[in-house]
This record gives sequence, C-alpha cells and structure tokens, in this order.
Amino acid sequence: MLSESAVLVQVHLPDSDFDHHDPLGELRALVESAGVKVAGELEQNMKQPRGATYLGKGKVEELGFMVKQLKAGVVIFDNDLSPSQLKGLEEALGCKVIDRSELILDIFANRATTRQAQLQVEIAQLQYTAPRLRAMWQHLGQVTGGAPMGVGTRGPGEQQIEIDRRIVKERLDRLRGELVEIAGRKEREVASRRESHFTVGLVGYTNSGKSTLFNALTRGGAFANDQLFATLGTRVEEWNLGGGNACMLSDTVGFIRD
Ligand SMILES: Nc1nc2c(ncn2[C@@H]2O[C@H](COP(=O)(O)OP(=O)(O)OP(=O)(O)O)[C@@H](O)[C@H]2O)c(=O)[nH]1
Ligand SMILES: [Mg+2]
Repeated sequence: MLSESAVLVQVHLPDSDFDHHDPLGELRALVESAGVKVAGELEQNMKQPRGATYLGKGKVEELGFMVKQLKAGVVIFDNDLSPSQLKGLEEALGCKVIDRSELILDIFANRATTRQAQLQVEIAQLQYTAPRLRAMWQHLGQVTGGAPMGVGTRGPGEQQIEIDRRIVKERLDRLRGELVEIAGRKEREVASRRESHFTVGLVGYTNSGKSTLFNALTRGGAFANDQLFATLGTRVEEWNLGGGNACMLSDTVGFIRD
C-alpha cells in the first residue's frame, strides 16, 4: 500500500523525548517493518511547529529537494501532524505524506489476522481518517469555487462532509457491535477456564520475546517472529507451575515509545 522508499522526518521540540543515541531508530524499524525502504532522513530542532506545513519554509524546500533527488514516494513524519498540516505538506512536496500514527495503523492492518484484530484496526483507521476527509472536502469546496464555506452556507463540500460523516458513523457502529460480540464470547471462554486461577500478563516492548516465552511456559500456539507487532491480540493459556499449581498466562500486544 505504501510506496517503495521513504524520507523520514523528525522534529525535535523542547519537550520531545527521543532515544539520544539514535533518535530515528524506532521510526526506521517501523518503516522497515512495513516493507518500505528508507531513502533518507531529516532531523530538525524547533521551538514549536509552524502552522500550515509544520516545518519552516526553508526546511520544506530542503525536504522537497531530498524527495526529488532520492526519488522517494512518501515522506514519513515521526511527529503527529494535523489533517491540514498533512495536506499543506503534500501540496508543498508533491508527494504522499503520512505521520507515525498512520504508519502504525498501516502495519497493524497488514498484520491483523484474527477477526477481532481486523475490527480493532478498521475502527482505529476510520477514527483516524474521518477528520482528514473533512479537511480534504473543505479544501475542495474552496478550490472549486463552490459556495463559500461561511456561516449558514452549504457548499458541495459541506454536503459531502455530512454524507461521509454518516457513512463513517454507520460503519463504526456496525464494527463496534461485532467487536463487542466477539469480546463477550472470548470473555466467557476464558472465564470458564480460569475460575480457580490467577491470570499473569506478559507485557513489554514489541519484539522483546513475549510470545516466545509464552510458548515455552504454556502449551503454546502463539505466533513468534522477529518483527514488530507479530502479536496483535491477547492469548490466554494455562501455565503449569508444578506441584499441582497453575495460573493463566496472557500474551499481549507489545508497546512502543509514547
Ligand atoms: N536471542 C534471543 N532471541 C529471542 C529470545 N526470545 C525471543 N527471541 C527472538 O526474538 C524475536 C521476537 O520474539 P517474539 O516472541 O515474537 O517477541 P514479542 O515480544 O512477542 O514480539 P511482538 O509480538 O511482535 O510484540 C523472535 O525472532 C525470537 O526468536 C531470547 O531469549 N534470546
Ligand atoms: Mg508476540
């Protein structure tokens, strides 16, 4: 879904909390995990982001030059961008721009195999996309010279926003309903097995070996692999502690910075 090669961008703000040895390390791992090649990287210190394009004018030009030179198809920001900043950057750079959240959702969408994980990802994607659709239609309403978007006027963009909003809401309601049903079923399944057991959770950074440990301690069945977000759902099995004692062990989705 994403293009072959990317330029990565990271803006260091006064309150940013990055790994000082390799600030772009985690984003690079995420990008590679999505099957995208890293063509170039750009870091920038700023006191605060600048409105429409997040980066200042000079930096946007430098970035545009890098994109052309490196023939990159996409620019990926480690910082979270607003819908209008994404749009402003795409216009200035003439290529696709995504931020960290969208990248992670893209990876999750490709990894999700169970119905539950697929539902969770689609819900997150819809919630993420909805405000961005709005920015796009508002923009179209302006450039096509449609009715002005002022108070009390309803240009074509405005109508489209209403339609999109309704479609998104209906789809979200349906997905959430299905998810609640699955969660209820799983809950009953697990409850019937753990009546007399404690449950212990395996938590930690993604790709740190949780599922491998889970498989070693229980009858297994968890998918373990050298990649970020191999596990996209929880899995519960009995952990035999010896001496006739047992507890339930839960494998979980790994976390990343933030
Ligand atoms: N060297 C070494 N490698 C390990 C160890 N435990 C797991 N691995 C490897 O690390 C990789 C990730 O293991 P997983 O068990 O999938 O890690 P995870 O924490 O479940 O990762 P996610 O589900 O993706 O968040 C796999 O390639 C494992 O073979 C260990 O103790 N030593
Ligand atoms: Mg795992």
